[in-house]
Amino acid sequence: IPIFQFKEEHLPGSGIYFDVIDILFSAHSKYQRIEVFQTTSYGKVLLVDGKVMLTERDEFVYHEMLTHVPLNLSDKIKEVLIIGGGDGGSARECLKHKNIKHIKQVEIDEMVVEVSKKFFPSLSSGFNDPRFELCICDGINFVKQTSDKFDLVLVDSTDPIGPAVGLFEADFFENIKRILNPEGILVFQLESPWCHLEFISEVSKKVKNIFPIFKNYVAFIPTYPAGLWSFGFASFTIDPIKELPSDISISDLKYYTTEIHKASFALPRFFKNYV
Ligand code: AG3
Repeated sequence: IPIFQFKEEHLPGSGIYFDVIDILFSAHSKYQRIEVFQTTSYGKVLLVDGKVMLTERDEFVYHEMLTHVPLNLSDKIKEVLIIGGGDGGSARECLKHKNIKHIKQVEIDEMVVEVSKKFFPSLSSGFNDPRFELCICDGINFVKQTSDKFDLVLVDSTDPIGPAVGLFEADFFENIKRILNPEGILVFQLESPWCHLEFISEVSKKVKNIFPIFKNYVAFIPTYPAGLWSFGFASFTIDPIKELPSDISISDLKYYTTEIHKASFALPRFFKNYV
């Protein structure tokens, strides 16, 4: 029997709801409010500041599309940097690629990592992999200060509020450009074209000024605002819709195919005309 309905507003006066049968965790970290609810239809849901970060039932769409789109474009990706993504879902997907030697994850909020280890073992499994390294620190400072170089940088952030605002700013993208190898790729989550079109357009313009190649791509994620979600892809040389291997050798995928990869760069007219 549900104890209450959790609602997240997506546009003024409309949104999504979940019947909650148990509150598994609820606390304030140094940065944000973290909650885990057991729901009737989407399994466990992780909330940050009252916004759905992931659900057990549909997290595979987001995590596969953030990671396998860039990873399937090159077998030379060995060093990966993940900024945010404290739940571990992105790292789990990266670890499926055998050519990856090392993943450095920079997450500002230790509580997200602890909560994922406790409540989302299917996401946090990669934390024990010898190729995985975690740093609890601020991603914005990290990219400013590090002299390490990466083949792929993934920004797996929350919405642009609180500590995540700087993850959508030009300075941050400039620093990522500096720490990427010449064949490097940057992919970041970029909100909902249905709900945040203006914001997406602003950020896309910034990144286009910094990287020679920039493309937006989309995926259907039922529990994110309006269900239509976008990602930003930036690189120096790599074209994201170049000829791909006819299919990916990794077997445990539920969303990504090379056809989906190509199709995800086809944008609806209302979006395409704006970015
Ligand atoms: N990061 C993007 C979630 C944004 C959802 N926004 C919202 N519900 N208003 C997800 C992190 C998963 N690793």
